[in-house]
Amino acid sequence: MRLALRLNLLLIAGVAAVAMGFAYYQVRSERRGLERDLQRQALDLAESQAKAVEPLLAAHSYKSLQAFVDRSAGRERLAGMMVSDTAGQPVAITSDLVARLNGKPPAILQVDGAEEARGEFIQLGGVRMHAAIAPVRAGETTIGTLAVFHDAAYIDTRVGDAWRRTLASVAFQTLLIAAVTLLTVRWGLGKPMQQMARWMRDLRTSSEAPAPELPGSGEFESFTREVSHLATSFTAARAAAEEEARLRESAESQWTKDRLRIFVQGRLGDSRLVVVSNREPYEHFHRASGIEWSVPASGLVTAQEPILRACAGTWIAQATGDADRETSDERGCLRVPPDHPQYTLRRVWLTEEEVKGFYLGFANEGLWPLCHIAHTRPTFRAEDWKQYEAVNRKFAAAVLREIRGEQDPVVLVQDYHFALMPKLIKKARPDARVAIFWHIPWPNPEAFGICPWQRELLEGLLGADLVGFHIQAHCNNFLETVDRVLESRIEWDRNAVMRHGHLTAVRRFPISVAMDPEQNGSSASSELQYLERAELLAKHGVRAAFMGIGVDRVDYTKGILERFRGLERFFEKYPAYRGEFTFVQIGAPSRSEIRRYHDFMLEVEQEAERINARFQTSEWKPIILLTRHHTREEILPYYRTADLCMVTSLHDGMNLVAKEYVATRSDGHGVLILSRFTGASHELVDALVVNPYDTEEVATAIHRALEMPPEKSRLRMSRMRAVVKEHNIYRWAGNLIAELCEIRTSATPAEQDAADTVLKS
Ligand code: GDG
Repeated sequence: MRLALRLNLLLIAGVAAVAMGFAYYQVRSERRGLERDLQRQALDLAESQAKAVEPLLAAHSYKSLQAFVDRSAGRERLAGMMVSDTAGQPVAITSDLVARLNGKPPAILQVDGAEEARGEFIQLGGVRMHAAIAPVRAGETTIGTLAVFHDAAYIDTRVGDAWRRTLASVAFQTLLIAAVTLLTVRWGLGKPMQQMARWMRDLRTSSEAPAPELPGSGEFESFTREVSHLATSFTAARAAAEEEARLRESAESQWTKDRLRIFVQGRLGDSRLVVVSNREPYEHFHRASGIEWSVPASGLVTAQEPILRACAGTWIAQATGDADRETSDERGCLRVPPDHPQYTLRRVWLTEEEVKGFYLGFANEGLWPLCHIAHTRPTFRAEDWKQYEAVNRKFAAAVLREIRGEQDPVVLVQDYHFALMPKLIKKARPDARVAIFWHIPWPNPEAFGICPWQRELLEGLLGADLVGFHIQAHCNNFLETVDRVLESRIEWDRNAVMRHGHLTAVRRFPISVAMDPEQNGSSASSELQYLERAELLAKHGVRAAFMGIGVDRVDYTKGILERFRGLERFFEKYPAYRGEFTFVQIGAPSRSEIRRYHDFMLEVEQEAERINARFQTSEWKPIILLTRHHTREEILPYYRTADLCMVTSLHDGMNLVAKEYVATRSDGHGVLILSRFTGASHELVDALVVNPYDTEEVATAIHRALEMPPEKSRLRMSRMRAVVKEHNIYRWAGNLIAELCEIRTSATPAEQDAADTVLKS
């Protein structure tokens, strides 16, 4: 039976039952009220008439009595009167009553010596009557009775009318309720249900299925929310399946977020993915308006975030925001991204001393300059090394806690902050598959050799099953360094190190960006772009037809000063571009507690000021330097509209800014100027590759970029986009995890023997 019909029948039955009960009660009350009124009137009448007949009865004037009772006939509802003597014999009676009494007076008329008037309802000659009896008294003596009879049939008539009225009103109410229910069900429930059903059908049958306007509040709120979530997931799943099918059909090998997720699920099975890095992906800060979160400026974060989003898992990192504690649970955990949770971030707190020695000291004053050939001398302090060891142990303990009870967990350790961690984890959990990715360059053995703890660092790294670098040259440098420093067997043919029965594979995994649809720029027309660019510049009080962009942490390895000198030379050589071209440098402050970084920021600011002072006019300047942290959303319009992007690192593992710029240019415009000392220059060969130390070459590259015919720049951009699209971050993660899962977690006996032989010889 249909819902509306069932609901109606139930409601009608319910309403009818309640209305009938109520009506019964009302009718009964009415009957009682009428009977009470009649009884009262009859008794009053009987008593008064008894007093009136007393002298007549006492005088035995029966004729007068008969005349008296006859006069009563015709009064409203009065059926008659009867006067009886003390023996109960009628001495006067209304003629109509004689036939009704039919010789059998009812029991109430029996003389019982009662002194009070009394009354009751009786059946007389088939008619319902009320009889009221009053004693007729002469002084103290009862000399007879007087009975008054009223016709009570009108009470039944009135009660019948009341029943009819009530039944009519019940019928009307029932009809009304049924109609209201039908309308409510149809419009309030049926319509949204039908809309949802239609929407579900459209989702199932066509690719275009816009959401209908559904009730967003009240009883429907949670239902609407769940259905909307379901529809979104369904659309995303279908899009992914279609993309997969498309890729399979066209035999393309492109990696997507969904492909990575499915791949990782397949490879890891029930094993957990744990990523550990120093930098956390989301920091919470106290601001005037309350607690806010931000994404730090970090290539590592840019690269790892899409992987964690795709595969869930846990990211362990240092807590660096001043509101981090308030936003995590007692274990330091929270779900992130904060606006759309997809994976777990587990924060580890360090003391000031630990940060100073481990992070600022050994990692950033020691290892960072050691690995980058940028002519800043590394500083090694024994105290810093102690903290570096201690913090590595602290994070390793956090990882071990996280993977406790997990079978064959997979741990991806990130970067130069945690060189000792692979060994610490593998010692406690030989079944864990551990990889470490070194995001910065690895120098040649001579350069690395100046580190007093090079041996410990290498031993720590070789605890891993897999060590990854961006480019082959870094892998080679690493293998050569191991060869020089440690007793081990280097397997050059398969890029691996065998030591104490443990095999460490050394592989090249060029890191990248996501290039998801949401990272794509618009394909707005060139006029619109021109306007957007002009607006961006106008915000900084500048008018110019062309714009260049640079986005960096303010770090001495990024070649920012060299870039500015290249710009200065460009304006010297090509004065026509003065007033026409402006370069915007976004410089996120970084590691400012370190003196070298603090001084470097000042140098960058002074250099920009100096060059600006040389060329600027009232409406224009060559360099806009923005030295504050920007959100990704703030950076995007610059990437999207800049005529050129400059990456002039003196030495860089990869450099993701170059790839971000390319990924954003879905319009096909823009030219990338790229330092040959970046890992990215090995892949993005269609950039204008420069030596940042060569000021003349940089200036020429800027000129070439601005003068490049559109068809040429488009061709270059489309080739670079094809590279980034294919070699995206999902491929990077997929390759790394595939490689890690293929590695045996312990050496075969043959390998062990071979290694021992080498070591003995
Ligand atoms: C290391 C290696 C390797 C910059 N300013 C802001 C901001 N950024 C973002 C950029 C980009 C990232 O920071 C910097 O990327 P890099 O690749 O230049 O990275 P490093 O931090 O030096 O990272 C590097 C990388 O690891 C990955 O392996 O490529 O060679 O040195 O994504 O957009 N981001 C935000 N605000 C800023 O103000 N949100």
